[in-house]
Amino acid sequence: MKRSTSCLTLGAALMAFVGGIYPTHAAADDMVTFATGGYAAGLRTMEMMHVIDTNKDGMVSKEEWIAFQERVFKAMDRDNKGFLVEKDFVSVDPNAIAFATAAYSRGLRTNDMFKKIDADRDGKITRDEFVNYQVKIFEMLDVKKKEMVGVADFIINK
Ligand SMILES: [Ca+2]
Ligand SMILES: [Ca+2]
Repeated sequence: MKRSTSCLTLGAALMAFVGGIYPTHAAADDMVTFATGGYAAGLRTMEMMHVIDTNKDGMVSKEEWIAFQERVFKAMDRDNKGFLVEKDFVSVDPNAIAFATAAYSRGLRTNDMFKKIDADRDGKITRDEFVNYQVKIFEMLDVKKKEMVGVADFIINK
């Protein structure tokens, strides 16, 4: 009796341990839920990594990530209102963010993504809401928590 109890405990501890050392799959699934499958797929490509990696060191730093997202927001906020409404967000001219890939642009400019990014649900995405949301995406990519994402974590492995 005593023996089987300790076996169970060991089994549970082992499962917790295994769960703890393989966070990558959980993080990838989290991003699909936190964002959308379309956004994750549009983002996690070599082409997009090259766009965001402005100093071309093969890594996306948090600074590069935020600079890219600010560039996207600025490009979408064409009349400099400081916020985006849903209609503008989904129907913005794709040429405005032609520095990103068409797949990224398509993945981002959806009603689903608008609702996810509009954290306070007031029907407007402010620059802060946009950047804060994207910082959370970066944190999901940054599985090693080094404020730096390499190819292995940025690109989706299929
Ligand atoms: Ca870089
Ligand atoms: Ca809002």
